[in-house]
Amino acid sequence: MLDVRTAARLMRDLDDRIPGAIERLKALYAHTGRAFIIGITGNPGAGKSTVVDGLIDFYRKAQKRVGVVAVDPTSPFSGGAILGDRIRMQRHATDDGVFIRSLATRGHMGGLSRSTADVVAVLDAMGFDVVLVETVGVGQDEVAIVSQAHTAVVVTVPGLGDEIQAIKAGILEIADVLVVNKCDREGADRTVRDLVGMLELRPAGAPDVEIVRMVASRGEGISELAAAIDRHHTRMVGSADELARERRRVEAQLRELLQERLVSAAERALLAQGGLSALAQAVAERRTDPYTAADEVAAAVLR
Ligand SMILES: Nc1nc2c(ncn2[C@@H]2O[C@H](COP(=O)(O)OP(=O)(O)OP(=O)(O)O)[C@@H](O)[C@H]2O)c(=O)[nH]1
Ligand SMILES: [Mg+2]
Repeated sequence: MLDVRTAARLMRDLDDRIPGAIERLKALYAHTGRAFIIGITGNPGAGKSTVVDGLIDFYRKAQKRVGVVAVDPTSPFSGGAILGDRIRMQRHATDDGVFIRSLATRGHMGGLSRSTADVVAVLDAMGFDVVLVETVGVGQDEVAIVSQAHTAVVVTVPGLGDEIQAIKAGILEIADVLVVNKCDREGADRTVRDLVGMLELRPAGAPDVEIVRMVASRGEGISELAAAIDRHHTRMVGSADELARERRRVEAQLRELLQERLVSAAERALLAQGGLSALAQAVAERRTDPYTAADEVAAAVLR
């Protein structure tokens, strides 16, 4: 098992794209696949970090070791909550059964899901039983990350106006468990009703999605949420759905890695042919056409 110091260094090296870090990650891969990965997404400020904090507590009391990845905690909506997240989860900082890692979107353009997958793999290899991944459900990347978890939890709150509009399209579809947080506010019943209505619109045979009411800031509903997560996980284990989901997860990862490699191979091939602007110049002067030019670069990549 990977010790904390080595793991922390590996995560940093992966972040900095240090050569050799990927080699170490490759060696770890055989030791992954044991952690239970729970994705938490939802509206900015919905209380995701507060829910995560409550779940850390719950799983620690059940003697489980918990890893946390907070992706892009500096949402523009709540104005730089990295510090807030740290403080909120601070009470777990001295617990060596908990490891919290923040990943900012900045500097990870397009590679966010890869960076997240890398960190999750390291936490998995470190032997954490549960890995919680928090993302703000605003971008496609973030939604994709959570849809790759074993169980995806979507957090929403009452009083967003038109509730149905407030949940971005695509987010509801990935929910295995729905949380209506801040039930100490007005309108919780209506939100729950709206969600039930939306779930009923799904085609017959769609999987069960439980709705859990919470006041996360008071710890209310945490054990109910953990039970709903556990029921979903139990239904999934060993099922055809579980295999399909794992395949989709690996497919997405492979596609991203292939794209990365092909793009850099194409850039190298272009450079060898004098660069993109030289090629463009040749096309502009009608010395060649764009199709032939692209084919020649592609042929060089394949050689
Ligand atoms: N009234 C009420 N406030 C809550 C509840 N849960 C969380 N909050 C508060 O809502 C605010 C946002 O909570 P966070 O947990 O940071 O929300 P988040 O979804 O992680 O926020 P971002 O990561 O910035 O999108 C904080 O001030 C919390 O104290 C709740 O059940 N009721
Ligand atoms: Mg947060």
